[in-house]
Amino acid sequence: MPEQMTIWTFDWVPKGPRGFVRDLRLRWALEEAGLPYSVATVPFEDRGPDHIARQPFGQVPFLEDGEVRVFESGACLLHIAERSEALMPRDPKGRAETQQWLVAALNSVEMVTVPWWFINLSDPPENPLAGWMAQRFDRLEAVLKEREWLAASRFTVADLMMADALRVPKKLGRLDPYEALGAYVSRACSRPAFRKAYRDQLAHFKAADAARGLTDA
Ligand SMILES: N[C@@H](CCC(=O)N[C@@H](CS)C(=O)NCC(=O)O)C(=O)O
Repeated sequence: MPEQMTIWTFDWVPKGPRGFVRDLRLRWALEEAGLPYSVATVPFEDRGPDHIARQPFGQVPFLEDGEVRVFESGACLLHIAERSEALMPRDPKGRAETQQWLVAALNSVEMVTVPWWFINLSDPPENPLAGWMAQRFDRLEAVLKEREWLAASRFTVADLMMADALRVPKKLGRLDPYEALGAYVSRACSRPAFRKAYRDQLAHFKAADAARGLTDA
């Protein structure tokens, strides 16, 4: 029986990023896979050498699976998917398609959406990345008009990553012109595994508020 995996995240974060901290991707994957896991924390405010040794950029998440330690949410998802056919088809074609779309989510979509979002935080009159991001969404819309999921004709870890990468633009209304894309993200996020992962992350940070004596007032 393989050991239970541990997801590492921050002990606390401010309210803004809650529900979007990337440990959610790992929680979601492990819920989809039906694998037990625990959650451990590193301090948000004081990122010491132990944290840096596990995640050289001082970020979260990272994953521990016995002797194996992995950082980068994409690498963590691929590691988890090795354990579950629910996330990653076993046949070479389905596997290649899934890996390709997972990397596309990170390297062709999130690499535009995150800088777009950072610029957007300062509320510029025009976001110079808006056109580039729209090109990506146009192409994804064309793909998702034709199919329910990205790879292997079924939900895979690639959809988990793509849908999560699109949640911020969706929340900010940027998917409103894209019917198929918006419906795709809603479809992925209505899965029980996503809902549980999301609830659990919010509960984790709420408990951290309580432990610090912080209230909603
Ligand atoms: N490429 C990394 C990005 C990780 C990332 O941005 N983590 C955020 C939380 S979602 C973080 O740790 N932010 C704090 C910081 O960057 O200092 C991954 O996918 O794991």
